[in-house]
Amino acid sequence: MRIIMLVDMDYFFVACEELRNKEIIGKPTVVGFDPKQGKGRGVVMTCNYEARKYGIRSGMPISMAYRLKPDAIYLPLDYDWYEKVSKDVMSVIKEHAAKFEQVSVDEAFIDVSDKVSDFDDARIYARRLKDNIKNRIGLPCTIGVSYNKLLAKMACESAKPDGIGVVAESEAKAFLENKSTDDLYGVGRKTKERLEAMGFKTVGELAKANPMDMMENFGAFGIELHDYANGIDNSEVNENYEIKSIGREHTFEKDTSSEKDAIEAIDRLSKEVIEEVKKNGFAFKVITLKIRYSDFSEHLRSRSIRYSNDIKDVMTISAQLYRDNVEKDRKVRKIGVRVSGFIKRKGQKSMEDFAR
Ligand code: DCP
Ligand code: CA
Ligand code: CA
Repeated sequence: MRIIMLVDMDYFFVACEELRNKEIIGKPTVVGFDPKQGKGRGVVMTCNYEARKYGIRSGMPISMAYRLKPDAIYLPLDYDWYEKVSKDVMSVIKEHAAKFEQVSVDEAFIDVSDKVSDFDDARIYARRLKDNIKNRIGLPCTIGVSYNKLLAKMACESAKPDGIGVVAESEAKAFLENKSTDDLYGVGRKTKERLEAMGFKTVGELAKANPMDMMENFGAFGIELHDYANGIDNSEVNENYEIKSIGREHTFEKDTSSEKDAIEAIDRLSKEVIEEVKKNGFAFKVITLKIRYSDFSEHLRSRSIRYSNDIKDVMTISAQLYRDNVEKDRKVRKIGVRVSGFIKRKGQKSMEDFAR
């Protein structure tokens, strides 16, 4: 029998802030962009559970958060700090299993099949891991435990915050029965709506769908969905965490049609992106520029080059993509620079030679 755990840190960015500023503990706190008395732009990256009591959520416009709780504590983002904490957390988690897969900055799967004999045992093991993270790093997390990745993730979501959720094989059906379809991995708002139109509101209903109907409507993904609804997920904990792209975005204080503003933003974003690229020892071959206009419509333009890790390539090509594609009579709300198509050279510090 497989036993998989998903460790997800609680309210991660704010928890990282708490580590270096005890004053904010227990007070409603938001990490994101400056709310500027309710006129600020950009979104809430995350908030602690005290702030969630007021209805504040990740992804919400910061101005709306401000309306809900003007006297919450608002802190700017510090990715470097969160990444440092993340690294420390991941190294603790890694010690607890041979098979480890980081899935995001604050989340990792481990396969502990060879460490524990059953789910009672697994619960004790999860408790020990949770205590180790708390004692050594100082942060709370939630751990989901089950026989596959899908259910480990869902068990974790259900046990949040500061919990341990266990779903054994015998419990899976009852656990899934009344969940909403968008609690399943890969189901967003659109898929949820399509499923609802087909008459499936709950996972329990979806589990009884005719696989052929699912296939007809969603292709191979439909079969996968039907499997998920029945608690089936055979995917392995994959040891290689792969970063697929690195990007940064900037929302302007005021929507702008000035080329100078845009190029300034591109230069700054390029610098941040390259720092991250070099930290990982990557070279990239695709550069993508995102332009979001004031009506929120979004345009992506990409160009491929020979492998590079040179900031000049990111700056000049992003600027070029901007000049070639921007609609001059429209105002720009946000600009994003992203690189992808990575290769990694192990143990090689400088990629300069390699890029030629
Ligand atoms: N994050 C982000 N962009 C998003 C969502 C989240 O940059 N669209 C960041 C902020 C979070 C961190 O990633 O702190 C982890 O995201 P989670 O979804 O795991 O949320 P939290 O850890 O903040 O809260 P929870 O306790 O619900 O896990
Ligand atoms: Ca989290
Ligand atoms: Ca997470």
